[in-house]
Amino acid sequence: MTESVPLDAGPVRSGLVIVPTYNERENVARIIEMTLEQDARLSILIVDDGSPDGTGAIVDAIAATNERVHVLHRAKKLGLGTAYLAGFKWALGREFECVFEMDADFSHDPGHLPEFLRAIETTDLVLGSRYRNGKVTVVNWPIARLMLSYAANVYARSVTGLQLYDATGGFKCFRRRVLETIDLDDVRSNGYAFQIEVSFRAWKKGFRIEEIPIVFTDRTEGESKMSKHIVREAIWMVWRLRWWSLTGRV
Ligand SMILES: Nc1nc2c(ncn2[C@@H]2O[C@H](COP(=O)(O)OP(=O)(O)OP(=O)(O)O)[C@@H](O)[C@H]2O)c(=O)[nH]1
Ligand SMILES: [Mg+2]
Repeated sequence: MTESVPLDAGPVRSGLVIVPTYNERENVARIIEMTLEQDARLSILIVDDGSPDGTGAIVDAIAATNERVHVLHRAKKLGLGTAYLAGFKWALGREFECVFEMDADFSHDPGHLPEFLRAIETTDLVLGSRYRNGKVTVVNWPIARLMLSYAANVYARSVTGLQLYDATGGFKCFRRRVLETIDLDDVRSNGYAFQIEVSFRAWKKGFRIEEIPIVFTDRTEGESKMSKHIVREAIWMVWRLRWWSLTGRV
């Protein structure tokens, strides 16, 4: 059985959009600007892993003149999952009522942020879904990548039991309480599996999850950080989640 937790409801007063970056020089200034113009309640935290292309310095310059812009510098490329975990802890040390995950490369359109802010009023975790209601809202992906992503979701659903259209997506909004409740120090995965693991843990704690449709567009600037290792991690991780669930660890 899942344990029940008290629920928050109603509009949030403040939100933090966490954006991990590694070599996103062409995107970072514009993603910050477009994020902040969506809603006055939003601030942004860039978690940069010492990008060799100077992304971190660009953000420092913006942060120096805008108090809604924050930056966490890490020494080297340590992976998406640990970047988000560092960002979550940073957010929990402050007063944000909700926390977003969003990519820097415009695959996640900041124009969807107001829809997330509305949806979070009546739920605990909002997921941006590319595959809701039998529709595929992905623009410009090669067919092979789309099939891999879609199959990964069918696979993750059947192994973990987590009934989501899109469990591997990384455009999300958490009520603060979700991040306070799940055991962040116990999260293991770092790539696509990170997205599944965090949603799985939230579901197991009894939180409400809602998927809203988003249009996902392939990056036009900068380079991909997707690797075979990240795919392999996801294949194994879903079985581990199932095991943890059976043994009562999550
Ligand atoms: N801080 C940090 N950010 C990362 C790391 N790996 C990826 N990112 C960022 O995480 C986001 C998602 O990574 P992407 O490279 O776009 O991954 P993807 O969307 O699967 O691949 P693309 O199809 O190329 O877009 C981007 O904002 C990256 O800059 C990392 O190791 N550390
Ligand atoms: Mg991307």
